Amino acid sequence: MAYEQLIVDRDGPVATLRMNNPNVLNALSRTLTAELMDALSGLASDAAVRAVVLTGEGRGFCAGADLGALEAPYRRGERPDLGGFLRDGYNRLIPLLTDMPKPVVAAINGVAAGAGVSLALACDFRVASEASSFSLAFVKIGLIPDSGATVLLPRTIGSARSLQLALTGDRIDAAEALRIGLVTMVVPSDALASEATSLATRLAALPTAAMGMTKRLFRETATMDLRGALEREASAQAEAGATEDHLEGVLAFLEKRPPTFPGR
Ligand code: LHQ
Repeated sequence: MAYEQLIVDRDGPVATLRMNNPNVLNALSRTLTAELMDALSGLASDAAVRAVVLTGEGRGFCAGADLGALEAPYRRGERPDLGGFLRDGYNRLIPLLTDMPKPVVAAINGVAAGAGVSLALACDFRVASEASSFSLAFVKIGLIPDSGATVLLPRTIGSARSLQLALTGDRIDAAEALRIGLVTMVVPSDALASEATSLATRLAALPTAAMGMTKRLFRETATMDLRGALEREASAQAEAGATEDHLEGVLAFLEKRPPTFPGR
C-alpha cells in the first residue's frame, strides 16, 4: 500500500518502515501517525515478516508531535483536548510496537525528540547513528512525557536519569545515549541502515514465536511478583514447547547441524 508520509520496504522476512516527513524531522502528523498504525497492524499479522526496522528519512528520526498542527487552534484561542488526542493517536500507536509479536529494531538516524524518543523506546533494539540525539522535549513546551515515556524510559535507563532528562529536556548526543543505556549500539551514519538491516535479518532467522512470547512475558512480568511470574513462564513455556521452532532447535542440536527455524 502506498502511503504519503511513510515508506515501507520488504526484503524477504524483514520489513523496514521509513518515516518520511523530513521537512519537519518526521514530526508525527496525523497522517504519519495513522499510516504507522496501519502499517504496523498489517506487519503484526503477516507471518512472512519476521523482523521490523523503524527509521526516518533525512536528518531526523522523529521530532515528536507535529506542533505545526497546534498553531491554528491555539491562535484562535482554542485549547484542544490533548488527552483525547493521545488516546486516539499515540496511545494506540505505541502498543503496536511494544506488542508486535516479532522483534522491532529502531534505526535512529538523527534527532529524536518528545514522542519520537517514546517511539524509539517502544522498539526492542535501538541502534543509533553518530548523528543521532535525544531530547525529552515535552517539558520545554510545558507538557509531561507521554506515549509511554514515563514507563519505558525508567525501565530502560533507571528512574534517576529518566527524571533528569524529563525535567530538563536536555538534548544528549549518541555517545551519552550509549553510556546511559538509552541505545545499545552507535554506528557511523553511513553504516546505520546496513547494521540495522543485518541485525533484523539475523533476528528474522531466529524462533519468531518464542521471541514474541518473550516480549509478552517481559511486559507481563514487569508488574508481577516472583511466584506469579514463575506461573506465567510455565504456561508460556508450554506454548513455546509446542512450536515447530522448538522441535527444530532440539533436533538440530542433537544432529549437530545448524537449525532452520520456520518461525512458528
Ligand atoms: C517541527 C517539529 C515538530 C513541527 C522540528 N513539529 N515542526 C505533544 C503535543 C500534543 C499532544 C500530546 O503529545 C505531544 C507529545 C510531544 O511529542 S511534545 C514534544 C514535541 N516536540 C518538540 O517539542 C520538539 C520540537 N523541535 C525541536 O525542539 C527541534 O526542532 C529539535 C531539537 C527536534 C531539532 O532541532 P534542530 O536540529 O535545530 O532543527 P530545527 O529546529 O531547525 O527543525 C527543522 C525544521 O523542523 C524546522 O522547520 P523550518 O521550517 O524552520 O525548517 C522546525 O520547525 C521543524 N520541526 N520539530 N515537533
